[in-house]
Amino acid sequence: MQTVTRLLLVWMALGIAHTVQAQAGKRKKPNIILIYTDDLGYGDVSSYGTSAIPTPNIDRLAKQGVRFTNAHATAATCTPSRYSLLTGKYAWRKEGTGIAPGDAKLLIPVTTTTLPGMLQKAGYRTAVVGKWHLGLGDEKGPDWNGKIAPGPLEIGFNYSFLIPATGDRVPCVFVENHRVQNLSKDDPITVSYKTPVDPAAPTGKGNPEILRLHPSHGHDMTIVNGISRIGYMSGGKSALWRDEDFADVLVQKAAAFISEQKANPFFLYFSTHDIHVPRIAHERFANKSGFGPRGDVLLQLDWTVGQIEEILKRNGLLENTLVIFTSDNGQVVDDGYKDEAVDRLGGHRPGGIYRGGKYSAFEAGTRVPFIVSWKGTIGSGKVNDALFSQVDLYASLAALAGVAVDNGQAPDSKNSLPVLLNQSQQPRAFLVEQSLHSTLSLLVGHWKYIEPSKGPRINKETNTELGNLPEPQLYNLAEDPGETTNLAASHAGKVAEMKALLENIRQN
Ligand code: NG6
Ligand code: CA
Repeated sequence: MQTVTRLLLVWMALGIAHTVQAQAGKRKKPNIILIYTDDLGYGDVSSYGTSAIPTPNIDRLAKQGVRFTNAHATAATCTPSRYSLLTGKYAWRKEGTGIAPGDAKLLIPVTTTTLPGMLQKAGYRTAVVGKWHLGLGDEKGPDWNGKIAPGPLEIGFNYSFLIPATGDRVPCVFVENHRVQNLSKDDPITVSYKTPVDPAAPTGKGNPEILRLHPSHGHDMTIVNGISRIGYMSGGKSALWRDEDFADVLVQKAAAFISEQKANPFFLYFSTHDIHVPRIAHERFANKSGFGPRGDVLLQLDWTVGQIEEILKRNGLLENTLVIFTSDNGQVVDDGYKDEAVDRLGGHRPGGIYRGGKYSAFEAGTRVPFIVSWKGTIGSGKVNDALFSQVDLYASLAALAGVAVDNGQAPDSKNSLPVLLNQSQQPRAFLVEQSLHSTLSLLVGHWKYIEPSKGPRINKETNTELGNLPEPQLYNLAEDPGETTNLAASHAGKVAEMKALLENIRQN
């Protein structure tokens, strides 16, 4: 070959390689918004078929994307579900990851490469806005009057705006990055989960006459905004939140973060307070649902989802943003306040056809609404029945962002990106559910095994069937989705097989 021809070929080859690279570089990584709701049941969303309360904005998200019917949070309570979501590791593998008190230390070790930390490696800017409930601060717990660290910023988030624990736990203040928002130096905050910090201050227990919302169980300590909470606090008057403003404040913070992201792809973990207790909707939603405060905050949640869509539209980002909508655990009706939730339920079935609810080993504990939408990329109005776990979001989003997951990182998370994007209906090979008392259940295909447990059968306070029995339980969810008939006695082989598999998963 003549030198000139050879040079020409090399030049052409280089040119092609360059073009491919340029195209890959140009193909922008999608933004990712995870709308993580609180205590939303499978049947609380009208597109899931049983809700008497309309949720048009959430339904539109489903209409534009995919509605999953067999997707699960990893646990039936908040803290462990969130721990697993952000670490890709089942929470029951780590002690101390049950429902966290409001003054807990940060539960995720700072050495962990979390889901947002992993995305940062791919050039994402990351934020958490909303409920945290994974603890803050070092061994001594959070320093509410100083720098609150370590926290989200030390484990992979570039920005954080938090309800530090839950709406029903003190301190009732927002934390923005490392500081309590609007805190005045001359009115420091004191928090205790053991004893009253200001013995002269009224409490829900001692002064019920000044409450505007009464506890039904627990929640009878410090009073903030006319509502008694879990835990005692004093000080921080200028920083106290108004529950009615939660949704507005969180939407505002989300809007600000999204519209600042121009150069980089972003990940927003948008963690709503709705529909957790105390259910105090903004005045414009109060008394609007006809189902009492629980219905009203559901309307507010639906509005919130509509706002996220609006913000994306406004910023021209709808086509380049993957939106995932789901819940941290299943539904609960009376979760500690006399808010008429039970009396005004009417024909609304918050758990759909499933048994149990928040706290429970039965399906309604972890089977939650799960909607994925990405305009122009995922087909619209689809339903995906594959067994899917939120623990897989880590590895799936890593695949989407083109990040390698190292050995030992996110050990329980499997790359299920084709399922997430509805290119496949391949079910997860197995899935583990964790209940309040850490009773584990195993799902394989349509079989569900609940391990024997000494835990109580019923949470009397919330009137939830917990699914605990001293003997093994086995259900065929294809024929009996409501888990009414325990087949363990007649299917000893299946029970032994699933017990052994669960043991194996637990050990590895
Ligand atoms: C329980 C609370 C409940 C709720 C839950 C956490 C009592 C009696 N009950 O201990 O109201 O706050 O913890 O909910 O205090 S979660 O969704 O954050 O897991
Ligand atoms: Ca929850």
